[in-house]
Amino acid sequence: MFSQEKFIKALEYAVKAHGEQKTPKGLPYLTHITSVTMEVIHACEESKLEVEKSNLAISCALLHDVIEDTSIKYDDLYVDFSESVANGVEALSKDKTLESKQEQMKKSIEMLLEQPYEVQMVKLADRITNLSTPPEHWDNDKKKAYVKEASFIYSCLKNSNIYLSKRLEEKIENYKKYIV
Ligand SMILES: [Mn+2]
Repeated sequence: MFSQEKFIKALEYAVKAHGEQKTPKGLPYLTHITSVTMEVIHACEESKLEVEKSNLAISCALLHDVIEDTSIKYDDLYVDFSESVANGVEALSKDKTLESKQEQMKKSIEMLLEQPYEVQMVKLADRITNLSTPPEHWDNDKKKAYVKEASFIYSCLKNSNIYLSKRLEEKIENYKKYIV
């Protein structure tokens, strides 16, 4: 189980922070956040994760894009939540001062590997969620690169949770039908 109060606090915080932001499909960004969190909750329950670990995983899932996409900073999360939540969300964020997407991904994975499994799980859940139907305007090369990156994430973080790693593996396999 996990703390419903902590869930609601992080949910409201994320909703406020993301404001009018939309997903690539034009839906409120909350759709993405809650889909990622749903995957994480499912895995926490299946793996019978202890309360504290579930709380960290779920808080990081709800907040996973606030540093990357909004004006919220590491220090805000440190003050408003905890050091472990702030560290987790930071590791889940791209360092946009790095030039290439590859470097950004590499650095994020390196940081995640120093985080507990509960935080690494969020990255798997994020990619599971993002591997549903690709946006219409993506060409074949973009889709190929995206699925290749997903395989890299899978290979680096698969030990964090068996249910999420299995599910990501299936999503990667399934995504190949969108590539011609
Ligand atoms: Mn995300």
